[in-house]
Amino acid sequence: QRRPIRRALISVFDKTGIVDLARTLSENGVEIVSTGSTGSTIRDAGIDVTDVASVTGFPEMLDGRVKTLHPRVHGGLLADQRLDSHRAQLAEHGIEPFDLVVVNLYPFSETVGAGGSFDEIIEKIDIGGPSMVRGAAKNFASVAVVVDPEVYPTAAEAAEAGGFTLAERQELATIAFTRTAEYDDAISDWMLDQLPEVEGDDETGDSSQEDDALDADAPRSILDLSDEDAAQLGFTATLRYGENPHQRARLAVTDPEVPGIAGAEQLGGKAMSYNNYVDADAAVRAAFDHERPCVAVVKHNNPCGIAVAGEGEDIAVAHLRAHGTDPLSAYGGVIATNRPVTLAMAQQVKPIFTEVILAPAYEDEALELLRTKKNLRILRLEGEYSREVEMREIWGGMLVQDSDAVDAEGDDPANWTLAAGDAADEATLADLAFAWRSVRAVKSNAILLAGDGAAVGIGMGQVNRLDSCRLAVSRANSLGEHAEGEAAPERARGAVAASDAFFPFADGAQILLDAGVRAIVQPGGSIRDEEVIEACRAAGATLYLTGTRHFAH
Ligand code: 93A
Repeated sequence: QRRPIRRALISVFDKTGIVDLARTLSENGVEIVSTGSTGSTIRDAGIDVTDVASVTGFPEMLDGRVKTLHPRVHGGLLADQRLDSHRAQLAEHGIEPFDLVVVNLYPFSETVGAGGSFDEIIEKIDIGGPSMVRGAAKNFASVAVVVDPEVYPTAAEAAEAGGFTLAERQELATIAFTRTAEYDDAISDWMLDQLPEVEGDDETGDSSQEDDALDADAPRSILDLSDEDAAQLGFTATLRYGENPHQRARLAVTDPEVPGIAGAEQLGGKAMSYNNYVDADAAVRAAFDHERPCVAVVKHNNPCGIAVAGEGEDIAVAHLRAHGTDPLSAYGGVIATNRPVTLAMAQQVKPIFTEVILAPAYEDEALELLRTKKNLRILRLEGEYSREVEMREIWGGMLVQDSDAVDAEGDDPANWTLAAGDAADEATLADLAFAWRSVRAVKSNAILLAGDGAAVGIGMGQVNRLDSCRLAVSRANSLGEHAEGEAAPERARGAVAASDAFFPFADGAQILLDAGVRAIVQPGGSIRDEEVIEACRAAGATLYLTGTRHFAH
């Protein structure tokens, strides 16, 4: 539904293209009202135009500062022509409505850029123009507003087609408000720069930022703010200290709708520390990635144990296995599970020194038992692991990325490509799927060995994949539970392995194969994939390629 254009107000500093537009409007029966030099330009081209002064009954005055600031103009722009009452009031005061406004503003930024004098720049602050633009934009139900010569051809077409649609007018209004916002922004920036120097300032320090730097009392960061002021910015807690005791630290909840770790409910124990939050975050990511009942034990941001139980099995089973991955490192760890903590699991956890335990729920007796450990921080966090973005601070900046999730095509074993060996049987495929889901919680370069739904050896955070493979194997073969004086079980033999990214060479895979790993899953995509495939074939091992990578740094 197009709204006909009967009357247009044209007031442009930049006259480019205006005559062509005015001609089309005029030819389509539109009455044109214009300010001084815009009017002359149009009239000189032989097109009929009404001077705004004859509409307002006032001459343009104060050197042009007041040209269009008048109820006969703004009444015509702001009247909602759908309303009988507005139309009646216009009639009462002899005001005619406008259907189209074409304005471009005094060149403020251009004058600043050209090194204009202070007074010249002040005069280039357009007042009447933005007022018309904003009035028309607010009233887009009745008026179309054009602020950009690039839109003139579209406006001419609209005049020929019988006017603009409501949707078009709304879009034009959005552009208009953006334009006036940017315009005011430029003015406020420039005005700020013009503020007089504060007394006592260094004479060379002429920017306001330098003034701040000279003020020793001025807050430098969120850490310098009072608790109340920080709270205003979403920082809900002042932590005892940061990563180390000499670092101050605060916690902000960024999205109250998604509590996450920052907003998890604490059911017991001491206050959460900075490192507790970091590790709890990593532990939840590890445990909540699994659909099966899962327990992850995290130390220093890495899982040192992770395992799943069968659906319907007590979660204590998963905890026992996760602890068994690396009982040595589990000391002082953070435990997260994606199932309610049962009494059996609480009994297992109790004797192990643990910093934090996190679960979606706790059986009453389990909670009661865990609460007897006064230092154990008990967190409850329901819901799915859902995270939109991840942010990381770097010096002088911030990186933002989509959150990594295990929901890519390559995360579904049904989409894996068998590249070497026999297709895995059901149990082996389940272990490979478990290892693949788990390895992405391990810091890169990550290699995770698994058997019977539990990690048995994790190689984390190495600067080359070869060392991660060596580490995974040596930890698998040295950390398994064993009686004193006896050798540790060789848990790498018969295990499956997952690698978070491709093997750049066959050597890493060879380490795993030599240790007895019988099936490997990895993204593939290296130019030496063939060498890795050949190594697996030669060892009689199975190799799957996922096509998806899960770096975590
Ligand atoms: O000086 S103003 O702020 N006061 C006004 O009432 C006014 N009305 C239109 N500037 C005003 N304008 C601006 O004049 C328009 O935004 C446009 O940039 C310019 C067009 O004037 P002219 O048609 O005389 O060139």
